[in-house]
Amino acid sequence: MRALPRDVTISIGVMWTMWNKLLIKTIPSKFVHEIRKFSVSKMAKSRFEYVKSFEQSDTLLKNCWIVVRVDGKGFHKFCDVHGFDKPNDRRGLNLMSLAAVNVMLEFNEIVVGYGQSDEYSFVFKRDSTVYERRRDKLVSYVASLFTAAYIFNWQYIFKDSLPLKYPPAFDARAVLYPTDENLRDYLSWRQADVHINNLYNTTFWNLVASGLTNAEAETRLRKTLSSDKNEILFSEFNINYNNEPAMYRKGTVLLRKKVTVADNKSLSLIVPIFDDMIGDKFWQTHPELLDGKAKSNDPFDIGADIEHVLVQYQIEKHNKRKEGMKRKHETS
Ligand SMILES: Nc1nc2c(ncn2[C@@H]2O[C@H](COP(=O)(O)OP(=O)(O)OP(=O)(O)O)[C@@H](O)[C@H]2O)c(=O)[nH]1
Ligand SMILES: [Mg+2]
Repeated sequence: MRALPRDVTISIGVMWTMWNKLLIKTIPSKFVHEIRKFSVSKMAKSRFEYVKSFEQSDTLLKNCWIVVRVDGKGFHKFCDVHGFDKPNDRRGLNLMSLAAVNVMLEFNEIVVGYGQSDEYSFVFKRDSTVYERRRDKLVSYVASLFTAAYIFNWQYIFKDSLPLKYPPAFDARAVLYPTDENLRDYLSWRQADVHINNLYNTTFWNLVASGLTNAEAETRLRKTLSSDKNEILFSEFNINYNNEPAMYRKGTVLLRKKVTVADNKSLSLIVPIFDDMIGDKFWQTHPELLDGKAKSNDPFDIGADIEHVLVQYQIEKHNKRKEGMKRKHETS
């Protein structure tokens, strides 16, 4: 395309500035932005514009549960480099959950979060219209927000005791589940995975701590059943596996609940729960998960977990926001 003569270009520039000034003076500001966007899109058309038509959009099927799962990239190395406790580092796992809370605070349509090891699953309700159910938008935003929140909250969890040595990354995928049973089976699958891995890892690292090499511990555990590992833990290390922390055995379930905090005030919080999701009891205790209409106004008894770092983080955030609003009110 041939370039326009210089004086024509200048005139267009002057007209554009005048048009903008006129817009600002005569039109309510909330419309100015939209009109500008429209004018710019009209003016900015170029011969290259056609490449946009190559973009493809994948819309997630309606009426299905959407599960977005993030997973740490190369976390075997990441945990080693940062000297995380083996097989479970409480602070590392809490940081994962704190990043997940940040994601759930952003997306109200997530009904359950479930995390274990270096992964977190987020269940979006069936009728969610988030980003018009566009797969790319949803998956990339959840992954980038989770990663950013993981890094942003690193110091909140580790204080100054452990510097972050390099940036972690998380991949993400979205999977659709058409029935409640499929969704329950998905969560049961992830929870069964924790059980299998954690029982193995707990036994493995106790054997290593007792003097076996990694290879010897691996050989010792080859072809053993769950009952054999329980027996090794009990008879050789005096460990009753069922008394290991529930967070390690069950993973962390995040649910939205009304919780009574100090001064009998009730707050809507995202609370960590370390229960079994495989049996029916969990789904009977929290009927609102599968049936959005079954919401209860009764406060949830969070017990000692009121002190949990995730809960305290949200209470602190709430109090800071309230203080900020109070100050603003006083100065206005
Ligand atoms: N020490 C320690 N390691 C952990 C902890 N949580 C997760 N990990 C490590 O993270 C790994 C997660 O498994 P994967 O996701 O299969 O392994 P990965 O190295 O992240 O590999 P990709 O996901 O394929 O990139 C585990 O095998 C552990 O090595 C923890 O609390 N403590
Ligand atoms: Mg991983």
